[in-house]
Amino acid sequence: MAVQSLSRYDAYAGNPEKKLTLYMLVLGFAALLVGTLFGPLQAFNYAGIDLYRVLKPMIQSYYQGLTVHGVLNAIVFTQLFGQAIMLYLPSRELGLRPNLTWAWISWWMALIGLLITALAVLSNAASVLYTFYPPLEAHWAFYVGAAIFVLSSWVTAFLTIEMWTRWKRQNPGKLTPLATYMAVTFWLMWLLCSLGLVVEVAVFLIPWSLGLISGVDPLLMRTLFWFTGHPIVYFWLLPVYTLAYTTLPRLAGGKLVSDPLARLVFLLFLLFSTPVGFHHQFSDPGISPTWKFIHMVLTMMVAVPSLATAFTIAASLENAGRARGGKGWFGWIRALPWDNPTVLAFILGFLAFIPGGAGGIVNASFTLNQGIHNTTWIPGHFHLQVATLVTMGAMGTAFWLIPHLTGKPLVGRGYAVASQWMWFLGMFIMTFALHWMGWLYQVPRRAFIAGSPTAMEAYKDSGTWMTLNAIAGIILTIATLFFFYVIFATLLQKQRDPSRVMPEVPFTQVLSDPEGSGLAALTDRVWFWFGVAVVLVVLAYGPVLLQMFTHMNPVPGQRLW
Ligand code: HEM
Ligand SMILES: [Cu+2]
Repeated sequence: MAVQSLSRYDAYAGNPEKKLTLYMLVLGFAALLVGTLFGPLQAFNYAGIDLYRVLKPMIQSYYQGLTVHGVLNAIVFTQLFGQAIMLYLPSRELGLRPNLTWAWISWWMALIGLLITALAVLSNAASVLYTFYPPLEAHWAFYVGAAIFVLSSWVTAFLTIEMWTRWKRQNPGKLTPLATYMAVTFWLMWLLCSLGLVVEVAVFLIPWSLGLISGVDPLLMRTLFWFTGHPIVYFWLLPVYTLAYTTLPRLAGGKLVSDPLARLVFLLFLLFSTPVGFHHQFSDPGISPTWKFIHMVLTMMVAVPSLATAFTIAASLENAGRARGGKGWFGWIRALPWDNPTVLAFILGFLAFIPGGAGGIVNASFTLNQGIHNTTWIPGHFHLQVATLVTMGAMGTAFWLIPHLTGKPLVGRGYAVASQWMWFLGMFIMTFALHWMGWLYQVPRRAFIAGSPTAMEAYKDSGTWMTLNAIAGIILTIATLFFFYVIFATLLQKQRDPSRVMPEVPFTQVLSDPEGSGLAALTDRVWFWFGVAVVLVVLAYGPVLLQMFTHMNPVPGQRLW
């Protein structure tokens, strides 16, 4: 087909939801770009190199930069990617259109919330990190902007659920299609678990920062925060899992091995993501060890669906490798399409998830946590999860999704492949170093050690690991530049060539399909399972929260920067 000029070719004709999805995605990647630029500076800090002097007066401190990094990468980018994927996939799969007025309202809410928050952070009025623990007190605009931003995701949640119920009415007795099942359980999980954060911000932090109440209780605030703070990592992860289950096998040249098992995985996340937050509070006072123990056990439960995912995805990739002619124990690995940047990104991301998951089990183990809590081990751990698997899954998906949405073919495929290898390598080196610095030398996280001679003296034994951080910082800078070159060159080109882009979402076929599966039918009773999830949360949090709410000890705010 001939290349058509911009004016004559309307990429969104008949598919206005494509434009919305693109806007969500591009806003998310813009956040990732700005947030990620601070990453190498932080890696250099943990190599004893201070580059913050050159950033003044734009950026006042390491901690202001770290707030930008955490908020933009972990909150803004991840949420927008979820909003893009978990509305678009079900919409395509069901052949239905979400309510576009509300969908655009949600985009505007995200943008406005983001701008308000950004203003507070960039003017150094909110250097409180992305966890904003009281009594550290930010400007009210930080909390108000964050609230508007998060509420935008609720709109997307309701839109997806509305689309699904519409489909159910038109298709009585039919099983929910797989990607839609994943999206619906995902959004229900999020509506339930985000309540902690919403209560913390709306009921306490906003009135407090406006001076309407004089203090807040730090323990209660932390407990409400972590009510959302653990499951939020599944909120980041599950869009990538959804893509790994429903598109990756096809892109790799094979089939998903089991549809019913994939449903079970998402059901387990709905049930067990939320009642586990005390594993972030093992070192907190005022929570009994019994409750901490219960949350530890439940945390181990929520590792099960990720283990099941590892096996299912690996088996599906093996299926693909064999379908492509790979033989023997390892031949199937070589036969995979390593030159496809999307498949590459997912494979490398999942590889990083293996040590990432192992570290997570250590973190979750009550007393072992004492050995690594608040050290650089923790950023070491979660950069394998969110900064590697989730981010690489998103980057890899962008390589086909942006062309699919715009009709503009991918530019710089070689750079795309290189960016993924380098991102993986850089993250692997950095997280390795951060783990050992934290574990062996107790180097604290969230610390501007390069700016403190005392700290540099205290941690000088970890010099080898520091060098690795510097090397990783350089590799990751190049990876970032390569990736964003591909994205911008693709978006900004004039050419639209529908013959060179994927016309449809590459939904996979399955080996073991859900028709007639008792398990699939059982998991499809979504509202019943949602009720069970609510009950579990009430049981695991109710008694402790009741006690905290009835024994509040509000303290005044502090601004220490
Ligand atoms: C070029 C890539 C990146 C590099 C070199 C990098 C490096 C770092 C380092 C060294 C820290 C520890 C800072 C400290 O504790 O003082 C950190 C913190 C963090 N990073 Fe990254 N990062 C990168 C990308 C990402 C991405 C893509 C995400 C999420 C999607 C992310 C999320 C976070 C979060 C949530 C924190 C914790 C912030 C806090 O403790 O308040 N990073 N990063
Ligand atoms: Cu957690």
